[in-house]
Amino acid sequence: MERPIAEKAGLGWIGKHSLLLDKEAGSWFFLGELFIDLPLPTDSPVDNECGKCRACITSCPTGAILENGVIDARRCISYLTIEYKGVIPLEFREAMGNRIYGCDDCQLVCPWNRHAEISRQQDFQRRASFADTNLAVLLSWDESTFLKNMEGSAIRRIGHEQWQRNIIIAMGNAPFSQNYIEKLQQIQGKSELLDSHIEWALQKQMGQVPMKLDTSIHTKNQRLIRIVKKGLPRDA
Ligand code: B12
Ligand code: SF4
Ligand code: SF4
Repeated sequence: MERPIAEKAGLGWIGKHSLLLDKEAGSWFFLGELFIDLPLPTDSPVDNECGKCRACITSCPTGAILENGVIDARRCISYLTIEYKGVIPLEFREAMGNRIYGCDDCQLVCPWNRHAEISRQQDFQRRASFADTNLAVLLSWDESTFLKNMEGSAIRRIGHEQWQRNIIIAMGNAPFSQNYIEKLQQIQGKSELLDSHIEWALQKQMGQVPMKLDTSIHTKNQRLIRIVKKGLPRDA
């Protein structure tokens, strides 16, 4: 609703990625509105400046941008990581990479965002809890730490389980890490939703075990690698 209103109000045009764009500000802004009954002068809409560019369409990792600025939300990583509560379909997991909350790829590639100014709003700057961290540390936050660290942030609304689900997928997509494997195993058995993603992430991690490390890996892990390679359930 907000984009067509903003477009009619002359704030920019709706780009092929479906977001509102302005020549100076690019698309790095949110939309908000005031409902008032003052007789203000009306502005004219601006021209659509996308031209022949299709960068957002061709760069979307999951092919979620259809023609005419329509997004297939079921394919969009923003929807999958933020709004979708269930098991992430297998076909999107690799494409999600290490995005654990939302996605901005279609905006990152947009030429109109090249010169857009970075927000000076303090609340949009990186929080201390995200400085010098890694996926293993983020996964190890218990629910109260997650809620405390994300106070006042939109991330808080996805809840702890969904937060962990998204991090688990990112760990599956990460380069081989013995530390990640151990952290993933430590949280197995706590939730059905998480377990189904942990199985997948472990398979992805084990699939890239460097041969020279094989001997130093704990026996439990070696057993798991054998089981996963044979495609058997873990306790078979
Ligand atoms: C649902 C939603 C999503 C969904 C679907 C997005 C989509 N593009 O379809 C998902 C979860 C995927 C999503 C993702 C993101 N979103 Co979002 N999202 C929304 C939300 C809440 C509702 C949009 C919607 O679907 N409405 C329902 C449909 C039926 O309405 P519609 O799309 O506007 O289409 C109807 C109207 O246009 C109407 N219509 C036609 N002409 C006119 C004229 C007038 C005057 C009116 C009133 C209506 C009207 O007819 C259409 C068909 O019914 C809006 C906020 C809002 N309230 O509008 C933010 C919003 C679009 N999102 C926003 C953002 C920032 C994002 C992300 C970048 C977040 C992120 N970093 O991950 C991504 C970007 C993904 C992308 N490329 O779109 C911003 C965009 C800011 C901008 N510069 O344009 C918005 C505006 C939120 C905000 N308040 O700032 N989002
Ligand atoms: S937010 Fe990401 S997944 Fe969604 S349409 Fe843009 S590039 Fe594609
Ligand atoms: S990337 Fe290109 S096609 Fe997509 S919104 Fe930006 S200018 Fe338009």
